[in-house]
Formats: sequence, C-alpha cells, structure tokens
Amino acid sequence: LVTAVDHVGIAVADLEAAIAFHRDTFGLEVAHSEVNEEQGVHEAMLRAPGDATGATQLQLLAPLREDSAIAKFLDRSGPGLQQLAFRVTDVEAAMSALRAKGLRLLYDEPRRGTANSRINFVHPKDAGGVLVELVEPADHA
Ligand code: V0V
Repeated sequence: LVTAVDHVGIAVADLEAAIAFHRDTFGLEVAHSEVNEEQGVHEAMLRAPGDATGATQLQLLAPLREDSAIAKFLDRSGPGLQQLAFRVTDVEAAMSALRAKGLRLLYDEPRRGTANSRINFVHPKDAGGVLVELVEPADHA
C-alpha cells in the first residue's frame, strides 16, 4: 500500500523564520515552496543537500487564515509535528483499502496537494493519534 514516507509536516507560525532555523541549524534547503489556498497553507518542502529526488522531505506549514487547519492546530497545540505523509501509487486504491479496514478518510474524493499531488487524510483518531496523509505524486498519474 505505502511505498515511502513522503514527508513529515510541522506547523509553524512564521514560515520564513522556520526556514531560516532549519537552514542555519540543520543545513536543510528549500526544495519547493507554494501557497495552497484550499488547504489554507503557505508551505515549504525542505531536504538535506544531496538527498535523492524522492527522499523523505520536511514540510513546514504556516497558516494563511485563522479558520485553517494549521491555525487551529497552532492555537491548540502550538508549533510542532502535525502530520505524517505516506506515499502511495494510487490514492483511490489506498482510500478504498483503508475504508475497508474501517478507517475514516477526511475527504470523499482526493484533493490537490503539494506540486499537484493528489491527497487525502486518515482521521487522527483512527491512526493512533497521528494525522496520516496519503500522497499520490503527480508523476505517478
Ligand atoms: C487534531 N487532532 C489531531 C490533529 N489535529 N491529532 C493529531 N494530529 C493532528 N494534526 C485531534 C484533536 O486534538 C482532537 O482530539 C481530535 O483530533 C479532533 O479534533 P477536532 O477539533 O474535531 O478537529 P479539528 O478541527 O482540530 O481538525 C482536525 C482535522 C483537521 C485533522 C480534521 O486538521 C484537518 O482537516 N486536517 C487535514 C487538512 C490539513 O491538515 N491541512 C494542512 C496541511 P481530542 O481533543 O478530541 O482528543 S496541507 C498539506 O499537508 C498539503 C497541501 C500537502 O501535504 O500536500
């Protein structure tokens, strides 16, 4: 079902400050950055220099709006780990397999994620308290 850990997501209040922290402290570089209006995030994907394409990335997530999932997470929990994202080759097939096991998916249909990936999420209460994202990268389409 899962082919890799695609990324781990951290909720941050200030994206530029978090990018600078991860660069200056750990040497991570920004591989990609975008605004996702539907998800209410301004995000950056970071990786270690020399990482192969497709290696697990670190996703920094800053809220665009007060009613966004990231703003709510920051209000409740403060900055920190918000999600674990598994890469899959077929997000609809993964959704069906997980639904068949009784897990709740947050969306009926996949939505648009980073770099035109197709995404969905498992409810954290059905995954051991972890918000699990399913990601089908665009180049698998
Ligand atoms: C909430 N809970 C979490 C959690 N968020 N537990 C673990 N990890 C999280 N991130 C817990 C919360 O403490 C409650 O526990 C319970 O879940 C239900 O909370 P709720 O108040 O009913 O729900 P909300 O309003 O906090 O919403 C939680 C969900 C929301 C997961 C439904 O955050 C959501 O829709 N997330 C999916 C979208 C998202 O995260 N987008 C931003 C990333 P107690 O108190 O009942 O025990 S965008 C992205 O990743 C992109 C673009 C990408 O990767 O491509």
